[in-house]
Amino acid sequence: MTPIRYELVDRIAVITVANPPVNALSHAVRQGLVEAVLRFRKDDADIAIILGDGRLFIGGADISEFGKPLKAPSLPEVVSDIEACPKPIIAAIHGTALGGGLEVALGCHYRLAMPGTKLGLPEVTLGILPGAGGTQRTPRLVGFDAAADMITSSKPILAEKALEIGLVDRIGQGDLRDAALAYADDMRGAPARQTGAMAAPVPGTDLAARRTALTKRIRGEVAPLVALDAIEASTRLSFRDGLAEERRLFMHLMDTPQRAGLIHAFFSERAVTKVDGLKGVAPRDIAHVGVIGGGTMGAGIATAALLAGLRVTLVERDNAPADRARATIGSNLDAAQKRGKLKGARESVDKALNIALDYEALSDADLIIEAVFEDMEVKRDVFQALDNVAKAGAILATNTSYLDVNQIAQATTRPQDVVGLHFFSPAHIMRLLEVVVADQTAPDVTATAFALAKRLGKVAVRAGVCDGFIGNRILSTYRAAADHMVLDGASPYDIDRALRDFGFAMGPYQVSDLAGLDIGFATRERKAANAHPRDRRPVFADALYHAGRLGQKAGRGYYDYSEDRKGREDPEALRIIAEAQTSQRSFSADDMVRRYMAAMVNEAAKVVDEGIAARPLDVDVVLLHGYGFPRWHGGPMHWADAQGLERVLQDIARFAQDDDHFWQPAPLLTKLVADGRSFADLNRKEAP
Ligand code: 3H9
Repeated sequence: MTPIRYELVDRIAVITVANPPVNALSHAVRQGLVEAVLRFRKDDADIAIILGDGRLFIGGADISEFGKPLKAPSLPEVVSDIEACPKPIIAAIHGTALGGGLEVALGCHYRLAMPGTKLGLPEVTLGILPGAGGTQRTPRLVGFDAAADMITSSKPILAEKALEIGLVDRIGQGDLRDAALAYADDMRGAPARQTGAMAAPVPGTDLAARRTALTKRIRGEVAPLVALDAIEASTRLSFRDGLAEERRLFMHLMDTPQRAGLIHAFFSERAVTKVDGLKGVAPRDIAHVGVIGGGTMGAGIATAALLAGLRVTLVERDNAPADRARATIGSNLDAAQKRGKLKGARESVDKALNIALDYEALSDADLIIEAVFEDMEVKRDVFQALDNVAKAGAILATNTSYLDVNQIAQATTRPQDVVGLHFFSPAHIMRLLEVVVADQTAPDVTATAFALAKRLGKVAVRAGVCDGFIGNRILSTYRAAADHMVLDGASPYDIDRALRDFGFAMGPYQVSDLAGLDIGFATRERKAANAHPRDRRPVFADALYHAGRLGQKAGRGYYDYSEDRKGREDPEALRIIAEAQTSQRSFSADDMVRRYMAAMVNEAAKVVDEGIAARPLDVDVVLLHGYGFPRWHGGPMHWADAQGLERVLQDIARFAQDDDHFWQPAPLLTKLVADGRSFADLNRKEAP
């Protein structure tokens, strides 16, 4: 079955791309489009329209074909064929036109977009650039600056804005097909206007400043800068030579490890939603969400639910904290409104929030999320109380970040309805949600958690029960590897620098300052009772804590924040740290990164082996969305595969010469190396 339909309606050729789910430009679609254009050239139609079947125009090139041998016709050839057609072709765009999808439209002679359609060139998020003429045609249509904004930011624009800047020619009304046919009727006899024949754009207003700002923003990512080079080529080369230059740069990016990492991230984000045993399980209906606790986390969760159009009841203990919760949610919503994230009228969102002082107010909630103090007894009391008021079938969720969800569930008479929903702070902004599935959690409760995450615009990952689940458990191990280096003589500033150079937005000691050194101290105290005698406590962090250096909120921690929130390196902090150091070894930046990463990968392998994470890719998504892991490395497991697992295992063996208690190789890692396999091989296990 060809994914391209061709029909004639009153001498208008209607070419429909029907390749669900997103009409990606697979080989069959490309082939079909070339054939359709050839047919249109030969038959007696005056004009043609290209439109997409289903909910969108075209989602782009077929990403699953990347990295495989290219099958002709290539997409640039298809777009050039469309553009070269002597009779006019109109793109009738609805829903979304992204990447190669928009490039097909740019090859058409006229463009009609339906209201609210999103048009974008997001290729740089995949480590490539628009490679089917997008870097040459877009600036010819909309000018250098607007094209550079679209391509280097990867952000789509709405049809209305696209009309304003000249990317589309008309906004359609009513039904897509009717609007497209009416436009085609109007345009009969119009010339086949070629974007490629338009005058070359003049260079942007301040290219050097743009390049500097971009370099700063992307921190080590290569595609946006190369894309800027390609757009810049459009200002000095002929259209033909510009296309050749675009192709050269595109092929270069296709071969980079960053492209492989970013595409791994793209598919992993979608694969995490495919959870074993959930196929065909219907989620429960969620319209009314209860939140217990109005601190930063509870208020953030309430905000996220309100932004998704849900009704929210938040319960606090007293008037004063209730007022504070209302104020926090109010300012969260103000900020969301400024960022354009508020759907619908603010008044109705405000009305959807009810703040109460009594659990009774939750009696008709469909899902109740507890975000109270991290203490097992407190949580169990909350769940007992909820068990008494919640309606039958309501889901009872805990936002704990490390406590045993099975024990919490046992405080109720309905453990099948209990699940962990571990949000990350700020909960209305961070995209990760760990769905912690306890022993008795019912499949439809897990399915509901995933459906809710989608509605909240979050990436949900299934996690099993253990201290810290997937993310915090792995974090505590790689953090310990950093702390061991400091104990052995490394400067926390050098470690932060090495990890920023690797691509993290912040180093671990900057993160400590942001979170507060009291948080780390409390965690160490909590874990002290179960600590192994050979565990190494970061006594320098305790010393800073005792010196009142609690981080940003105290004006000083590892860094000094007396001048600004960026913080300065502080000799006084180094003096306190030096007193607690046990040796004065030096570490290279490469060694720092290798130790940090080896600890991360090794613990992650244990987490996968124990079934806490279903697959290595689930770990990758958790680290990418909850812990600032640089996306272009694809996640720690993808990074480890790219290094070669043997090399990671050799690193661990080398580090173990100094500390064979901390550096115990994960059995899964050892086994994969012995079998000559990779983490990616484990990802291929399809969910049934
Ligand atoms: C490009 O165009 C390069 C050219 O410039 C040059 C070439 C020479 N290909 O996201 P969803 C799958 S680069 C293959 O859940 P939504 C996806 O994996 C491309 N598959 O849907 C999932 O599969 P499964 C530039 C794709 O409604 C299913 O479709 N374009 C592609 O939430 C549903 O996806 C982009 O970067 C693809 N292009 O969102 C756009 N896209 O069900 C990438 C999706 O098996 N795509 N799939 O898990 C998107 O941003 C979103 O998918 C879209 C729909 C907004 C379109």
